[in-house]
Formats: sequence, C-alpha cells, structure tokens
Amino acid sequence: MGIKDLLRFMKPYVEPIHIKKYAHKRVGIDAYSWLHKGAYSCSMELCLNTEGDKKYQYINYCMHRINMLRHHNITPVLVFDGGNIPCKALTEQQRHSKRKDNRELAMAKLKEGDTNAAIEMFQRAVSITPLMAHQLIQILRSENIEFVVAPYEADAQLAYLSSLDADKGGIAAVISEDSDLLAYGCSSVIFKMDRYGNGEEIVIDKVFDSVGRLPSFLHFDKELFTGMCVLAGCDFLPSVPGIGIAKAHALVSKYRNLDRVLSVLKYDKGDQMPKDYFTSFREALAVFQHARIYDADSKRLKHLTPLGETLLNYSDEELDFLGPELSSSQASAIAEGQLDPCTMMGFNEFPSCNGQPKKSIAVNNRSMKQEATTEGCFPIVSSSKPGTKKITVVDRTKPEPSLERLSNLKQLISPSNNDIHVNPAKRSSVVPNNNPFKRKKESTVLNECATEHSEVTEVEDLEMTPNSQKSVESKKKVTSGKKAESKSESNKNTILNFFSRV
Ligand code: D5M
Ligand code: MN
Repeated sequence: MGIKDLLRFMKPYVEPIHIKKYAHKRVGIDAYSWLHKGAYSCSMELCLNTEGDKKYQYINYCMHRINMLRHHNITPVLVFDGGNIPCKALTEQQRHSKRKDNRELAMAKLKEGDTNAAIEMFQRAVSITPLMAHQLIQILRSENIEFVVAPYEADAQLAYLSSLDADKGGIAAVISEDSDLLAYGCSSVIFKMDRYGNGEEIVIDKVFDSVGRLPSFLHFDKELFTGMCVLAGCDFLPSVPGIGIAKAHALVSKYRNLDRVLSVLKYDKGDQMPKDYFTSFREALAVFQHARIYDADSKRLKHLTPLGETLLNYSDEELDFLGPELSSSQASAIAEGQLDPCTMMGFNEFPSCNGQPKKSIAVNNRSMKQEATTEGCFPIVSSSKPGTKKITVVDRTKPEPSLERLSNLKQLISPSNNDIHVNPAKRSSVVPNNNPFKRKKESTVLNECATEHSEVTEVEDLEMTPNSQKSVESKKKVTSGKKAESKSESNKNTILNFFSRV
C-alpha cells in the first residue's frame, strides 16, 4: 500500500493539525481507507458472514467520522475505489493471497478455541468489497453526502478533485492513510486522523518551498517527486534492488532529470536492473500523472493531467494501462454508485441466493477485485482479452444479505436516537447519532468508545505501511505555489511483463 517508506522519510514535513482548519471547505475522503479501518472492529463477522448487525459496524465507523467533519462545518466528499488498473494486478494478487492465508490461519485458531488470535488473523483477512462500499453509499445518498466512485483508483480521482476549484467540485485536502496520494500530486493530505479530528498533514507546496530542512526538496517539482516515489517502490513497480526512498531521493536531487537517473542506475546496477525497468518505470510514472478519472462535468472519463506528446501518439488500446476507456454511460453509472465497478452489474441485479448465475454482461476490460471472503462476495470469471470482455458472476458462497435489511441499515447502525443532530440545517432526522461531541453524555458512548479505541490500536498495529507510524512534532511553514509540468514517456510493453520476471 503506497510508496515504500515515504511517510517516514517525509516526517520533517508532517504537521499536526486539527481538521477544523478546513471549516467551510470541501475535504475528500479516501473511502476505502475508512472502510478498512471500520472493518477491523467487525472483521470476524464480515469474514464469516455471521447473522446479526455487528458486521455493519464499519458503516458506523464511517458515519461517525462524517458527522465529526460536519460538526466542524466541513463538507465531506467520499471517493470510492473502482476497478483495478492493469499494472496493479500483481499487488492485488499478492494482497488476495495474503488475505486467503490469514483467513485459513484464523479458521484454525477458531477451531482451537483461541478467539483472540482468530480475530487478529481475521483483521488481516478481511476484504473490502464493492458491496460493502455500496451499503455505505446507500446511507450517504439518503444523507445527501457527496460521493463519487472512481473508475479505477480512488487516489487518482482524489488528486483530480484536489486540482479543481471548490466551485467546480474541487476539494481542499484529502483524508487518507495512503502515501500514494502524494505521488499522485494531491496538494494536502491528512494522515492518521483520529475520531476527534486530530491528524498529521503534509502540504506538498510547503515541502517544495522549504529552505534549510532535510531532506531537501527545493529543486523538486511534481514530476521529480513522483519519479522519486516510483524509484522507491510502489504498488505498480517494485524498486531496483538496493534502491529505497533515501537513495531515490539522493539520485533525483543530484541529477534532477529522471532519464539521467535511470541511465546512472543502469550503469550502477548492471544486470540487477530488470531489462524492461525503463519501460515499466515510465508506465508507472504515467499512471501517477495521467490515470483515467471521472469528470463529473462532462460525465466522461478524462486523464488526471493531459497526456504529453508521446502518449498522445498511443492507440486507445496502448493507453489501457492508464485504466481502459469506458463509455460515458458506464462511467457515470459507476461514479454514481449504480454499477459495481468490478462486475459491471447493477447493484440491484445481484444473482439469486441459490448460487446459480443470474446473468452475464459484456463490458469493457475490467479486472477482478472481489474476493469470496466476506459477505456478499462472489468469485467472478473473466476473459483476459483486451477490449470487450465478458464477466460472469458464477457463484455466491453465501446468501446475500437481504435487501430489506440493507434498506434498514440506518436504523441498524444507530437505532436508538434520531433526536440529536450535528448540523440541523443539513441533516435529515435519521442521521445516525454518533457524533462524538454530542454523545458524550449518553450512556451509549461507552460502548462506542470501546469499539473506536480497539479499532485505533488495531489499525496502528496492522497497517501495512511502515510509513504510517509515530506522531510527528515538527512544525514549519513556508508557502507558495510551484507548478510542475508533466512530460511523458515512451514504450510498448506493460508493467505486467516486468512483474512476471521478478
Ligand atoms: O488502498 C486503498 C485504500 O485502502 C487506501 O486508503 C489504503 C487502504 N487499505 C488497503 N489495504 C489496507 C489494509 N490491509 N489495511 C488498512 N487499510 C488498507 P490502495 O493501496 O490504494 O489499493
Ligand atoms: Mn494507493
């Protein structure tokens, strides 16, 4: 997840903030990051698809944080992940197989009667599915909370929104745990935000403009920064042996040109450097700069930043590595949460509970994300040919949760109180009453604190990035704008070719 060791390396630039800094602003949320955190407190229930309401605890987690933001007069904009981009296939495969192993370990621990150990493993086994996202989206809709499902990576969509003015739907900052957001060019990212709104922020312009602080980024622009991230190792491309974030930073600082860095690296590393590293590097860089995102204005896919000369000469198919093109109707149906971005099935078109396939539809090239590990999951089979592709839902391992049940989710997550509102002007009477500032005096608070507390501890322990550790004290400022131009790149082969050799 993210750029290896980036946040640790950037520690001198991390400032403790409170989210109220963004009062009266729009703030983007990497929704899967909250879904992951929220799922820790009910991972066993999700993995085993147990009866009862506990498995919906993740919704409570998300709504709690949303309400906290609204309490501070912030407009939350939730951005959900869509389909996988091709160059992340290996990473997804590795994540899938780790989760599978952890699930097996969890089941073994459960059999032994060691529930605590089992829960720990279930936390590492839980997979967030589009159906879980859909359940949250249903609540968001009814609460008039803004959201968008990205065609591919939420990271790229968030970076796009960060580049827009507020009146065009733009956001002033992003809340996430994923250091990729910085590589994608988000200007302000808030990490490790707690239930009270305390977090740690990196503002990229401050990083570029800071004088006298180490590591120095004075001679960096966005492209060099992203290049450094790719060199250090990312979800799309592992680093060359012996190259970590510090070495990547040193090389980019010294040569200030990515082609030169690659030549030097080739000279230094010789055979240790995979043959197609140049190509794969350029592709990974291009994904961070030009990934396909959804433009709500035109209701079409667009590139995060306009393609440079070289990429403009590519055919449509050759550009699939940036996320295959989708028709306007598909893109907007995904963005609005009508279509499952992985199966391209409508969310009201789930197969019947008897395990038989309901239907298959022809869709553009989408890659698999769902896993048969949590409730409502079903394996899918897809052809690997580019272009039009058939994706068939073949089975359901568990009966789906009843739709009636979903429609009652709001009651489930906070059944007892419809009487207290965070922002009466904006809220309907059914808003889950889980705002920390309003609930302190209520008896239910104890219960929730327990859940929240255990979640926070678990998340801090479990998150896979070594980056997201430890609080940071340093405070410095210097602002001003610095614009980076994105140039691009050459090549034919895919990053997958590279992965298949390492
Ligand atoms: O990750 C998408 C989002 O989900 C990002 O915010 C990180 C978060 N994520 C992904 N996997 C995990 C685990 N295992 N624990 C906690 N949070 C997670 P992306 O890397 O962009 O696919
Ligand atoms: Mn990411």
